[in-house]
Amino acid sequence: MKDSDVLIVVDVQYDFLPGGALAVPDGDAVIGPINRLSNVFRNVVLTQDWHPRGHASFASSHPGRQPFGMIELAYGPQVLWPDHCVQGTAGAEISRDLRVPHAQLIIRKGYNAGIDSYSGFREADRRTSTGLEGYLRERGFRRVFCAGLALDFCVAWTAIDAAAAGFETLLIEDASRAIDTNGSLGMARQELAAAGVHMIASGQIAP
Ligand code: VGL
Ligand code: ZN
Repeated sequence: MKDSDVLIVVDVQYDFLPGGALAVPDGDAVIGPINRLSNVFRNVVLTQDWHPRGHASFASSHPGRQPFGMIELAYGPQVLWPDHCVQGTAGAEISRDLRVPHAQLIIRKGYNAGIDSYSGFREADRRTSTGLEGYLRERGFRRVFCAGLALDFCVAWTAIDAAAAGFETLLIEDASRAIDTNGSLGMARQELAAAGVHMIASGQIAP
């Protein structure tokens, strides 16, 4: 891959893997393809979902509410989740089976108690920046490849924001898996297409 290409590996953390608090169906299937891709990309960035206890996206923070329901927060509708990726817990750790020792940056997101952040670029209020766009620009990257968990939430929103920031953006489908709750995968596919994100397979990526 070119020096101007970067792979963003989204949220491959124990809480999103089998046995985790918010396990993505077949989530561990992303690890093999990502490890193969990791050898091909010189530039890799990781994201890490990183919530404080009592985070506004947790159903447990809203008495009487259940995971996978919806709530209205100050910035708009929010899906409620089981407690997951709590800062400093084992479930928040990035999988040790992921072989990306040369990853250059880990961007943490979702650390503001009242704001969720599916995207590695911008929080759910759509205003608070994580700094990732400036980092990628300063590094001179032009093409962003996205993979990881979950395709219909954090991978999709990271890819959509990468495209909106002006990067040519590709989502590697076989290196991603979806949660698919309440039609979220179909909705994400529409929004990805509207944003101009290219859906590709890892086999299309030549070393
Ligand atoms: C994610 C739901 C809540 C994800 C993170 O990584 O896709 N999904 N927090
Ligand atoms: Zn989260």
